[in-house]
Amino acid sequence: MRTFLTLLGMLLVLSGCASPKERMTARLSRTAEEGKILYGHQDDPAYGHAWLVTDWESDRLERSDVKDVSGRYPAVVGFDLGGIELGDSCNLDGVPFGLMRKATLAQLDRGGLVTFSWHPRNPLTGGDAWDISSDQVVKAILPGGEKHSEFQVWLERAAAFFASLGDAPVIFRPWHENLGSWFWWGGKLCKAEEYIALYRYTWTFLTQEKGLKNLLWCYSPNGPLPAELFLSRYPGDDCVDLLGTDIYEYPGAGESLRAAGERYAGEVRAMLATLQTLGAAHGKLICLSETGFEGLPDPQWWTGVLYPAIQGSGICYVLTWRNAHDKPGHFYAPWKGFENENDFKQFAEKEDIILL
Ligand code: BMA
Repeated sequence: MRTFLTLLGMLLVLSGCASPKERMTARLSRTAEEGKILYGHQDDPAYGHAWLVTDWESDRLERSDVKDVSGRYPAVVGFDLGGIELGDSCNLDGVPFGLMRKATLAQLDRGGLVTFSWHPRNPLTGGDAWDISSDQVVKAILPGGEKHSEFQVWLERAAAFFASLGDAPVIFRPWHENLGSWFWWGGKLCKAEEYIALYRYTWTFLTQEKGLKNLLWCYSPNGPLPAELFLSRYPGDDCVDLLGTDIYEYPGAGESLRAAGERYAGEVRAMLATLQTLGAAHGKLICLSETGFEGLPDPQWWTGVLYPAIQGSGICYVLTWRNAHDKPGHFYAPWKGFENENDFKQFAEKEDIILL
């Protein structure tokens, strides 16, 4: 199925009739078919370990922890829209939306890819995305619900941001990690049909009502999960372009680094094999939409754990989470001077791992 899509994509691209979204899709299909994987890092141009862009309008946005270490930029940059729903000028981690727009266009010019997640506030309680005090939130924002018109305003604001990117093709993966129960749209916080209605409403609003044709939609539950569970809240082939999953390494109490690494790698491999089967059956690209090991305590995490877990998996990209500028231990990519930076360099130099 994917080969067919790649051929179709190539034909469209060759005929000059392809849209920016179709060209990006064809490029990602080709990447995956060649067994190559784009490497990505969340918030990479906005800040890194102990540094932060303070004047994004005059800054050239050329700094990057990944580039400082490897000499190249990540092929994928991730950003989060959390806060856009309130009309804020910066997201929940202090990243200006103006910077995101500028960096997104620069990343695409460079030949890269950009993906957006969204940790919106809780529209019923006013709390944050992690406020799981009510299981009525999704119901309240769907059509007929008491917060529906407010939610439409939230979607308007997200749509206006995407519209401001012009025809730039970017990935959007709303309502992620939805089979865990740590966000208000999580597994125990709404019924399957409510979740599906939420995803589909978001898709319809942005693509049909607002006419946004350049979004590549990613459905990315937390993993690992069996296929049946993954599909239990799948919004439908018509509103999904990529199947993703978020999986992190967390050592259990008393678990050695080696055992934790083996367990994580096994979970990633199994989940990506599931995605590969589902991707082939549904004609979708697949990706490891978020991953990492906070603080990188394993000196060989990149070459010894992550690489063997994703090599040959058929994913088109992998994205590691952010390097907070203000929380010294909260980082998922190395920075210049980090003791194990060589391991990342070796990973970045693998023939099948793409940086820019
Ligand atoms: C989490 C942490 C938080 C952050 C959130 C959204 O995983 O990194 O500090 O606010 O993602 O980016």
